[in-house]
Amino acid sequence: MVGQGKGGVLYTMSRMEFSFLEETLVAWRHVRAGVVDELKNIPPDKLDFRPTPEVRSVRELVQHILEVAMFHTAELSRPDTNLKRYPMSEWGRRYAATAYDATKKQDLVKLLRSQIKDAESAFRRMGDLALWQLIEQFDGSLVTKFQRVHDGIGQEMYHRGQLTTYARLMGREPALTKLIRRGD
Ligand code: NI
Repeated sequence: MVGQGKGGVLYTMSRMEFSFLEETLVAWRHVRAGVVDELKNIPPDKLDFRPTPEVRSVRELVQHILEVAMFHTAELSRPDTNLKRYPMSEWGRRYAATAYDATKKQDLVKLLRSQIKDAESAFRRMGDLALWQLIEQFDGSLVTKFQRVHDGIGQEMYHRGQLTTYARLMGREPALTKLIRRGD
């Protein structure tokens, strides 16, 4: 146990003992909460918005965030992780059918919230230690599962940034900017 005494900073992370897994889940929750806020900031009739024809629409961006999160959760939370189990073109069908079925804003928001909970349960069931296991990436290099979870958080933040740009292109102020401006 790392934390000392009740009310210590570390205990504010969760009711559970401090661990690198809990710290990682806190980081993921924060990024995910921001994705939800940015999606909520976009009007429901703008889900088909895309800045240029080549790029993902708002809906497709969110579905992609969910797809990668679902893929990582499913593969990294099992002992026989295999990132190449299915070709990437099949991920939607194999890992993220619910994400692609969710086309309405309210359903996407719900799924963003429930998916992170599913991920937290799956990784907690597995435990901190198991996430230090090495796995093979697409290029054959080895990384820990933890590193891969953090890469997933990074890619989610990247796409969250795109949502803020989309909002600006619609003439809207991004949710996080509003929050900072209000000084919350
Ligand atoms: Ni991506």
